[in-house]
Amino acid sequence: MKYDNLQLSTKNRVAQIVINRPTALNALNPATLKDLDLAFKALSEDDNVHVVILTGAGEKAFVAGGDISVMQPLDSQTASRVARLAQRLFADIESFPKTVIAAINGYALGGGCELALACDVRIAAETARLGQPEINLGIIPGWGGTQRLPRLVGPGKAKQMMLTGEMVTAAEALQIGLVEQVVAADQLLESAQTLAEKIASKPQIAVQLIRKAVNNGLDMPLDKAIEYEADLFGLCFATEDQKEGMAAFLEKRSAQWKNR
Ligand code: DAK
Repeated sequence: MKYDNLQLSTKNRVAQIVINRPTALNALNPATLKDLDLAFKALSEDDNVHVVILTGAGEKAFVAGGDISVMQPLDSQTASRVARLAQRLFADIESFPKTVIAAINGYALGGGCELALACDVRIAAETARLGQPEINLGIIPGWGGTQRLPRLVGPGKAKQMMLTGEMVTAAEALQIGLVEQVVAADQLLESAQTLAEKIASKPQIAVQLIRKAVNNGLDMPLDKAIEYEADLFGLCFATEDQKEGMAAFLEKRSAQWKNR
């Protein structure tokens, strides 16, 4: 399938989606959001793909936000409706049946930062800059930022970022837990691919259960979340991979995962 605003490729069970509107710093317009929606739907059904890397075209930007020229004329009702559409896409990415890694190659601002927040893991180039500058446009983050950012970096730091609109460097983002790894810009995609292949080589049912336990458990009281963990833990014992993983350990050999 051809996309107007994305490039999609696959290597070693890892798909790479490149958001490709470099002249607008990869800002998300409705057509790009639609392409992303279609690409994730297609990848969810592709059994050869276990992990997805999301990045931006060019060296300057991951995604510089929602497209401001599209947003500017919206009335209140349309803005809420469009916000919900993108929120649904970002929620689909968060609960996607495969791991999603953001490879942040430059500016990740506004909706771009929110897109990265919906991913499982964020790797940034040293040159990346992240922020929620919506306050400077007279709006608030509308694609999950007010909720996912405080869950990741804590409410104080999140409010500081959103109230000032100031960007943080990749090094600061690492320090506050907004990204998990920082690498040289020319190593970004290679590092993301290495991490992706490592995750792709693990038993995928357990991978998905870990993602579920963390994502869903964070919204529960601790006692309920611990019960939920026990249920998911029990599910692992219905898989061939649990039998194989433990047999392989006891027989001192490498496990051969079947993802069953
Ligand atoms: N939208 C549209 N075009 C953008 C853009 C954006 N977010 N960011 C950059 N561009 C365009 C610029 O207009 C410019 O286009 P030309 O003038 O060349 O035609 C080109 O990309 C290059 O940008 P600059 O010339 O500005 O490049 P600089 O290196 O000087 O500056 C910058 C880079 C990233 C610091 C600067 O471009 C910048 O501040 N960009 C805007 C950052 C920002 O405020 N992002 C948006 C946050 S708001 C919605 C709900 C929520 C949202 C959307 C919709 N609905 C309910 C509909 C999300 C909101 C946001 O994300």
